[in-house]
Amino acid sequence: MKYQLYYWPHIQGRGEFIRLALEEGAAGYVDVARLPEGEGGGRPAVQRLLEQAGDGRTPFAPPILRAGKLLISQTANILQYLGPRLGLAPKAEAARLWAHQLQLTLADLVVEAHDTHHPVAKSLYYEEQKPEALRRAADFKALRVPKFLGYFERVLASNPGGDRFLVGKSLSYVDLSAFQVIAGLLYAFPRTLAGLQGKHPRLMALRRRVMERPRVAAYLASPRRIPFNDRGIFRHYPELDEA
Ligand SMILES: N[C@@H](CCC(=O)N[C@@H](CS)C(=O)NCC(=O)O)C(=O)O
Repeated sequence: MKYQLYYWPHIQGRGEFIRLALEEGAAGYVDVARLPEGEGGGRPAVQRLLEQAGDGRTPFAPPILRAGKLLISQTANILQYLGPRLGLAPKAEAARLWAHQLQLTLADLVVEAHDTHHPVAKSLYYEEQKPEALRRAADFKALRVPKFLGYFERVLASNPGGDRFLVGKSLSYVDLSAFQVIAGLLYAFPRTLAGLQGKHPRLMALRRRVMERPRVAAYLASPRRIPFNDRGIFRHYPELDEA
């Protein structure tokens, strides 16, 4: 199976959760929008998919995965599909639901991280909503980041399979996504995270373990990994990270 990923070509964004799973799972895939426009890539490739009704199941937003005849969107939904096929999900139904539940909780955190720089409207520039962003970021740093990170630290500590993974005894797509979220927070809020790292030793160790896995490490060092930037979900605006 050769998968086709459709996601905006210049950011990690939510596409990165899918890329990480495909890379760690050694899946064959094409990151379609990163091909030149002349070869059917670029943003138009994504836009075409969002405009065409296709089989009547047109997705609302990327990331979108084409897998044979299937067209799947919603990040957690795509990962729920890919996980078992790439050896990145537990077998039992209860454990799969738990993995999905954790993934959706990470998705909630991703939305809140995005909303620190766009608390009023996606359609406005950051500069047009800066006072609101400062207020939102202050709350995010003081209350929400500690609450989310504390939760995932507890999940690791209480995992019956051990504290090396969030679910069961082996790596799942949830661990890859947790790595990505922590990497994003470290990029966007380095000062805040510096003050919190010591309280979350298991989570920080998980991040290191994931980034040292051979396939993940090779991916992170490759040009396929788009650097964090000021167009993505995790953005570093120093004023939002100040105390
Ligand atoms: N809940 C969706 C959110 C998808 C989403 O917001 N995609 C962004 C890019 S990361 C987008 O292009 N949204 C367009 C829009 O909301 O109008 C998911 O997890 O995949």
